[in-house]
Amino acid sequence: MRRMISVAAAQLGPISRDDSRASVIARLLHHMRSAHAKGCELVVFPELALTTFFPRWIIEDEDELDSYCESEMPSPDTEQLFDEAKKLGIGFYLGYGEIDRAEGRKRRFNTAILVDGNGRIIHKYRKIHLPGRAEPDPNYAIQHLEKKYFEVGDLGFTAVRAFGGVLGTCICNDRRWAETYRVLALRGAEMVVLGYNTPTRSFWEEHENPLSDFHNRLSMQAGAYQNCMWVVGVAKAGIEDGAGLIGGSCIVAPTGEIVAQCTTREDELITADCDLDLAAGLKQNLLNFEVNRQIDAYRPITEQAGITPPPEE
Ligand code: ING
Repeated sequence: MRRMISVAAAQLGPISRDDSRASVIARLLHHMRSAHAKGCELVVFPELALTTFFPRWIIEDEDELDSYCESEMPSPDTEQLFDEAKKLGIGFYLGYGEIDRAEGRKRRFNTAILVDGNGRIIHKYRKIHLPGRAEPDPNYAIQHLEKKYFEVGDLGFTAVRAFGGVLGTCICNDRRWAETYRVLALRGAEMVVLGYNTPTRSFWEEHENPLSDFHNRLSMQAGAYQNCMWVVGVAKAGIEDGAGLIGGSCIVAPTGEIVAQCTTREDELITADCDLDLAAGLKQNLLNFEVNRQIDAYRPITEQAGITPPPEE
């Protein structure tokens, strides 16, 4: 009996700074209902799916910055998502800005949760690889201030048994780092689901990067193949208040092949029936971790962050 997960990638088009949470929740609910109608048991939404990609803006006012985040989950706005998930029996991945007040201090994280078909939070992840800068550069109209607004995630990369398999999660920039997929694979993940907001042109680039879409696919296809896992990557896409975000949401098989991909930069739903044992042969032979990995050779990966080249002659 093949272990299948029917999954939907629910890409969102642009969300403007002044779009209400209610208008966004309505779009997410529409996606959730469409995914259910197509027989999916899991729908994956983007990173920071409730708001515009606010780390592109300089926001000095604490209350304004908090207005882009959620102090509780479910929150009054997102309660509807949990209720609909329970009513339809469909799970979801949701990325959002989190305000955490544990231990009497206030911290913000770029967070994602997995919710099961009973509307229960079964997994939480806080983004570890925070791109961009900790301080704005006045020379640029568009910033990338995730290091200023969020703390590095403190929950690690963990996997959870759900939807008949083992799932891992990550967020956006995490998908560009091989370590993300490898740690999740070593923890048993057979599918990694993630959301992203990727600028078409970043603050350090003069022009739009023509390789953005290629690098997006390459990162996820390589991660999928090298770790024998499904990867579902879901964009918030389009032009948000003049700033472009790539689309390219896709579902990647453990073979590295893209089995479904969005073709617009709008709200768009793609689905796939994912066989979790598709790569069993690869996993037991060519890419058998237990038999083939030589961990004594990998020490630099965890012992140093930067590069140590050989000494000059
Ligand atoms: N976004 C980007 C990503 O890794 C980035 C970071 C910015 C990439 C600019 C390229 C250009 O896809 C997030 N949110 O991590």
